Amino acid sequence: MTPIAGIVAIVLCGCRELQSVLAPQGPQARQIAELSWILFGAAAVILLLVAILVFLATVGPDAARVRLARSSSVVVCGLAMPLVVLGAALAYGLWLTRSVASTSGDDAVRIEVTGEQWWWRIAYPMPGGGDVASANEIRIPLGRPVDLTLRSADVIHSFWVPNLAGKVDMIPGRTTRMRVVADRVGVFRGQCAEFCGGPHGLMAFEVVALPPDEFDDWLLAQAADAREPSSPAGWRGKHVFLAAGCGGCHAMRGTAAVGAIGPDLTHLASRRRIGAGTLAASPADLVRFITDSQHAKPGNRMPPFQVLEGDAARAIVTYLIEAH
Ligand code: HEC
Ligand SMILES: [Cu+2]
Repeated sequence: MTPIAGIVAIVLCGCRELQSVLAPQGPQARQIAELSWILFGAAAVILLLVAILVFLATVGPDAARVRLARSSSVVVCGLAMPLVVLGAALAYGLWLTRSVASTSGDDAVRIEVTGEQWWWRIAYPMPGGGDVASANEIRIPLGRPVDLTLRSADVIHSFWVPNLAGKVDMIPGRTTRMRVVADRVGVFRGQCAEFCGGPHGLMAFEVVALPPDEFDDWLLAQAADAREPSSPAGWRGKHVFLAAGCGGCHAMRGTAAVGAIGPDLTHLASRRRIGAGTLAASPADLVRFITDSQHAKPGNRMPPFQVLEGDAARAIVTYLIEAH
């Protein structure tokens, strides 16, 4: 019973549209889904033909068996057919997906994504120069082409948002590119698709597609520095944040915290999840990540701050929320 329940659960998870190649939400993903269905259909037809031939060759009438035993049948069915079918499938696949890597200049939005062990550094180059830093969540405007520049800071990672496009590897020392377009507003989950050590399985992210004007407002808000706290707890949190050394690894723009080892936390409170998709961005989960990061996401590069357990961690979280 348990194995069956497990299989049913896996199959049902595959049907959820949050992260599925079978629920394409943009032209690039649609091409890939189309190709998969065509290959699946062709493979089904070929399997049926093979099954019929095997049936004829083993228990069929004598005449059919004699014909199938000729060497010309072997050359046609075993050599010519596969060459033609596989050649055609390859040519069609290359033609169909030719636009995935194309990044010809137009009004495309540029976003830079860097794979880090085990999270995603995001930068939005601004028209006036400079970048807006974020992490683990990519917001894109609906319907506009988005050119993603993919890099790695350490080992090979692979960038994959099944609803929007195929996988593209992030290779140390190289820059790879990918173009996506979302034609539906929504949240699409992505995942590192190349084993990169440690908590690779907890290296996810989300792509949030917004109406273009909402995207512009959001980006403008992200470009702002951290706000000063608005409550006594927030002020205490800011003080603890700076005193505990969080700023050695994290930036809170506009403050003395300018670390770049971990995610930029300036607008953390605007994000949906923390720890690269591991926990919700709720106050309780934030406290948990700060004080007990090695249980929340075993092996990740943030040291646990058990000393802050209780009021101090809650005050930091209040600060992070008020700073947005
Ligand atoms: C030695 C460097 C280092 C220090 C010091 C550090 N962090 Fe981190 N922090 C990280 C790294 C690396 C990550 C990314 C972890 C991951 O998801 O794999 C992280 C992640 C986080 C996140 C989740 C961010 C996100 O977008 O997912 C929060 C919140 C956070 N740190 C808060 C703090 C606070 C508060 C302090 C001080 C008490 C602190 N950190 C000190 C390295 C550090
Ligand atoms: Cu990985």
